[in-house]
Amino acid sequence: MTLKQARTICRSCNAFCPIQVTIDQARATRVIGNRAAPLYKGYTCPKGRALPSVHNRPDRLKSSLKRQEDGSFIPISSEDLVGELAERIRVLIDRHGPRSVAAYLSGGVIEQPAASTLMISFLEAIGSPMLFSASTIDQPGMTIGYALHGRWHGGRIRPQERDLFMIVGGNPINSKQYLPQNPGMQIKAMRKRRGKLIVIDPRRTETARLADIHLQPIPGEDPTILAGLVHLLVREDGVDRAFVDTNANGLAALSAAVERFTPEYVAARAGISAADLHAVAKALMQAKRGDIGLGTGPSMATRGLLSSYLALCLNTLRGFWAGEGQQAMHPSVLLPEREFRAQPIAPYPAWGFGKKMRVGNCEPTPAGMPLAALPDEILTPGAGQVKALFLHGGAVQSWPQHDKTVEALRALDLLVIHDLVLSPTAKLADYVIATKAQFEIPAISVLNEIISNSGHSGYGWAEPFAYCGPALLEPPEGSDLLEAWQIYYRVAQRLNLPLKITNWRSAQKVEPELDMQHEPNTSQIYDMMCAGSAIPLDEVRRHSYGHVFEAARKQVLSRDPACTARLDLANADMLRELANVAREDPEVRRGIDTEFAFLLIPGRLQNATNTFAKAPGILKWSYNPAFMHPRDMAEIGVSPGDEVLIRSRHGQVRAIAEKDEGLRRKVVSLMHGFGSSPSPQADPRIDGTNVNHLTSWQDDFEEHTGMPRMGALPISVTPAAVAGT
Ligand SMILES: Nc1nc2c(c(=O)[nH]1)N[C@H]1C(S)=C(S)[C@@H](COP(=O)(O)OP(=O)(O)OC[C@H]3O[C@@H](n4cnc5c(=O)[nH]c(N)nc54)[C@H](O)[C@@H]3O)O[C@H]1N2
Ligand SMILES: Nc1nc2c(c(=O)[nH]1)N[C@H]1C(S)=C(S)[C@@H](COP(=O)(O)OP(=O)(O)OC[C@H]3O[C@@H](n4cnc5c(=O)[nH]c(N)nc54)[C@H](O)[C@@H]3O)O[C@H]1N2
Ligand code: SF4
Ligand SMILES: [Mo]
Repeated sequence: MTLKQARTICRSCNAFCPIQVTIDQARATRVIGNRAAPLYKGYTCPKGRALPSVHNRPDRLKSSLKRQEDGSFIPISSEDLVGELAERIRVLIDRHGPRSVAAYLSGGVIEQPAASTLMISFLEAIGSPMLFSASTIDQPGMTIGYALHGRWHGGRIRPQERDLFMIVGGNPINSKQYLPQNPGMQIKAMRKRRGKLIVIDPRRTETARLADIHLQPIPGEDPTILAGLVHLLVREDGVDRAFVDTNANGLAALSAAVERFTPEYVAARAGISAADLHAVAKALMQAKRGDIGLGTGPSMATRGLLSSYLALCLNTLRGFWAGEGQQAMHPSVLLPEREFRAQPIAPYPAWGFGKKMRVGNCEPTPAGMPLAALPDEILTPGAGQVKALFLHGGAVQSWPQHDKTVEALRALDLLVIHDLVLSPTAKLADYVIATKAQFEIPAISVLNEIISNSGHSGYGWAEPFAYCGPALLEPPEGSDLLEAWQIYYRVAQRLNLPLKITNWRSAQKVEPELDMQHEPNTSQIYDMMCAGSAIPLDEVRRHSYGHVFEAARKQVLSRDPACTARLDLANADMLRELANVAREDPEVRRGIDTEFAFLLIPGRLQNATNTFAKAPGILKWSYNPAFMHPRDMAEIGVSPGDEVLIRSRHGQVRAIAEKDEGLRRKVVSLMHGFGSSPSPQADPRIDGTNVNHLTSWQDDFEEHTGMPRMGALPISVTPAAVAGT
């Protein structure tokens, strides 16, 4: 027997759980949580434990593919792939300019952290600004909210010190966002300290079941509820005056703007009880060290920026920011040391600083380039038209308005996709780059530091934890696979372009240049990504379980006497939008009528990550069910497991209904990232349902980012016609 035990971190979501992998004759056979590793207490989810079956998937690509004239694919060697791509990029740039080459960066880089760095540098080197990501169809309010409100230099209060955590439209037990290290354990520890958990979610989620208070509102009413909480804090003397006087402007204007949002008004509008809203406000007022996090729920339901902004205002009104002498959340370990001070960072431009897109009205924001513009940038002829796209993501399943996505991807001269299998999106590509799977790639935790540095407070570590370790497996025998970064390096090499290391949106200013003669290995790239790190990378590599590096622990320092920055509680654009909320007829806005009587909401399953290649057999149902309240099912005459037709004003899909007693009535919860489209005949029982047939870029979009309505979406649900009747 050649059984070997190896240690690494799981990279199937951003939680990065430490795991122990059993390797039998060069194949991974078993994964369990590494109980001896710090912070996680051995936690893993079923996706982590199923990693061997993802690596061993029979349909894994063993070599890259090239599309033929007739639409079929033939294998292509890495060598030829690089040569052909370099030539085609050269021709496109010569003919159409650098802007014709675009890239989309998403979940794939969790497994391949060097990819984002080199992709960004590649675009910079050819002179193209066309770098897109999922940020503007995710939670753009996270970064834009900080621009509008200002940021707290000292950061958030660490979970282990909180006496309250309020999560609005997020489900960390499944998603890990906000509590990435064993979320259940973190919640229980907080409650043991008598800390309170408040959940606002139309569904009684796995997280809501652990909460002290759960508000179960009508989807899309988060701005109303958050404004109602501000109203109560102001009215009932719940504002931390000392904190606000020293650190913020605009309290009077904000107070006036929320006048309309009385508990009675909010309760009637959001479909909750005024007493429950009072209870939440009271808990906020009693807490000294709380935090409020916004998940994807409010963001997808339109007005995500306003919800994010109001959540930041609530944190400031309560002084829920790390104070002098407290330990800092998200200290750097693999990035250069940074300091934390108990003082504001003034607001900065949220828009108006970049060039508007060629088509439509969107523009760059702190959330990056607006994805909303990309399909039209591809489809609209003229100078600057996008002709080539490097895609790290499952666009066909994850981008709004599926039809338009397919139309745009088909219209490209060159679509290059990185993938493990021939996914629905890969089927549209000219070249599919067969990539190594995670155990075949060295692991490093730096990505989460980059993400938290950029203003996303949902990932990373409140302790100075880091991990870096070698690849555990060789790629399958006879395969010819690449790591995602290698394609950018090798194509750049052929085009004589210099590349450097740029850690996306992190504050890092050290940008080492790559040797373009001799290809580095992945570990050497990691060394460069961690240039100037607080703890030397080799020191981190010595700890095969991951480690908490005490030397990197940071305390929040005192305010700089020269600091004059103030947080803004009364951003003019946000207060204008709040006035619109107060003025409108919520029924009209919601778009419910006798035909479209349900609201569709997003919600992640524990055992699937976005469009990631799924482990065979991992899902309880092999598809993503459309969850409904059992009484709603009875009313329309369907039973669990029945096929239903879901229609929105933009499209229709078939789905399989499933009951969930924890859902609010008239709400349907359906996860994205499924469906085998482009084929409309796709069987929802086999491949699941692609929810983005129901969304449209034109539907109630945010004017700067272009993010459309992806939640609180009016739909009709009817039993699917039975064949032959
Ligand atoms: N209707 C609706 N749409 C949504 C959402 C929603 O809630 N509702 N959520 C949105 C959100 S928040 C996000 S972040 C996006 C996510 O959706 P995407 O932006 O598409 O990103 P991922 O699904 O994370 O990307 C995973 C894909 O990357 C590719 N890939 C490239 N390299 C690798 C690799 O090394 N390993 C693996 N495993 N895959 C690789 C594979 O095709 C894989 O399927 O979807 C968005 N779309
Ligand atoms: N298992 C798993 N983990 C993941 C992912 C995954 O696909 N699977 N994806 C990763 C990604 S890309 C992201 S962005 C994060 C997202 O992390 P989360 O935001 O925590 O994602 P969800 O678990 O979908 O939680 C969203 C919640 O919002 C609720 N909701 C829906 N509409 C509304 C509304 O109008 N108002 C309110 N208040 N709530 C609403 C839903 O019922 C759901 O419980 O998760 C990450 N982690
Ligand atoms: S939560 Fe699951 S998928 Fe995410 S890192 Fe941990 S084991 Fe992997
Ligand atoms: Mo996301």
